[in-house]
Amino acid sequence: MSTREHVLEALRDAGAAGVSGESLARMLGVSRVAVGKHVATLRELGYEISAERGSGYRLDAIPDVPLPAEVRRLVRNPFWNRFEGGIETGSTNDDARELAVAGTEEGAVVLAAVQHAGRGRLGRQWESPQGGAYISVLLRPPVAPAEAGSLGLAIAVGVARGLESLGVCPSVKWPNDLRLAEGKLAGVLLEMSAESDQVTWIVAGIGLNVTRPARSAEGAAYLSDLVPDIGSARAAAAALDGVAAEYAVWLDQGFEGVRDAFIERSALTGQQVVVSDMLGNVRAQGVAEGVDDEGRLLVRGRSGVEAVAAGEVTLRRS
Ligand code: BT5
Repeated sequence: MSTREHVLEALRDAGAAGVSGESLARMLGVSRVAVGKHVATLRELGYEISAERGSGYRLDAIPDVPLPAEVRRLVRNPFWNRFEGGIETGSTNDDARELAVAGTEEGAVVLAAVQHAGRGRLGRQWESPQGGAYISVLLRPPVAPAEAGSLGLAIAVGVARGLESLGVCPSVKWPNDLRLAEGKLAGVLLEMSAESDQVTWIVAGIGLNVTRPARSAEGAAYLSDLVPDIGSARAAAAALDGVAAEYAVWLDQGFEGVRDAFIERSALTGQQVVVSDMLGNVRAQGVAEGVDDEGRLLVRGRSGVEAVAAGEVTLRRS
């Protein structure tokens, strides 16, 4: 924990009684000026901290943003061992990549309440205004790059399972979207580095829409439409717990262990779909039937069932 987080913890512990700057300084072994600076930064982050002569500082309100200090307290799975980030950044995937390149062990999490350059797959934009949780996690699975293809599906299932613990049941849309009713609730972006036949690191980015912003993204769904007071830190923590659990299954059993959970939640099964590649060329069309043991989408077309490893799915309206 950073000194700033220690200041926050001490303020939480003090509750309504508050705690003086002098006691904080003594407790943390820093100067009173340093304590004042940390309090100022916490206020900038949205923490309401009153200062009164005599009683000192008092924590009056915590902001509803997925700040590392808030999410860390709510996460239960010990797999997540480091929480970084802050109110805003360019892209949490870039920040997590920096951690990866610096040799950070797996289980690190980067969080942001706003992203200025949030991205989706294939260079698309991920709209990231305040009201969402933008999360990237660092993983180092001991697998070959080709085996990592199904990890995005496992992460999507993990996010879905995590949110189920909050009473929201999203569906998954192959390959790695989460949907609520007809809208996109979350997307997963996997970025990877590998050496010969071994993955070095994977950064999995999760963009999760929590509270509907003034200008909502086209076709987007928001958790708060179903659970008004869900809170973005709580949503992020639930998603992280779900992802850690599903990642453990995937490591242990491969995608086979995740497959049924994916199919149960799949929004596509039985639907008429068109799967296109990144250039827009149609790869397969027909009825989506589920996924195989490698996470490939099975599409029954005129000439039988085809397994598609990558692509964009659109529903064909009959
Ligand atoms: C994804 O891409 O769905 C993956 C999104 C991953 C975002 C996370 S946030 C944390 C981490 N840091 C990053 O910079 N990225 C990751 P894709 O399947 O390509 O979907 C992108 C498309 O979704 C866009 O072209 C829009 O049509 C739509 N979209 C953009 N922002 C959205 C939002 N907030 N909610 C719903 N749909 C959105």
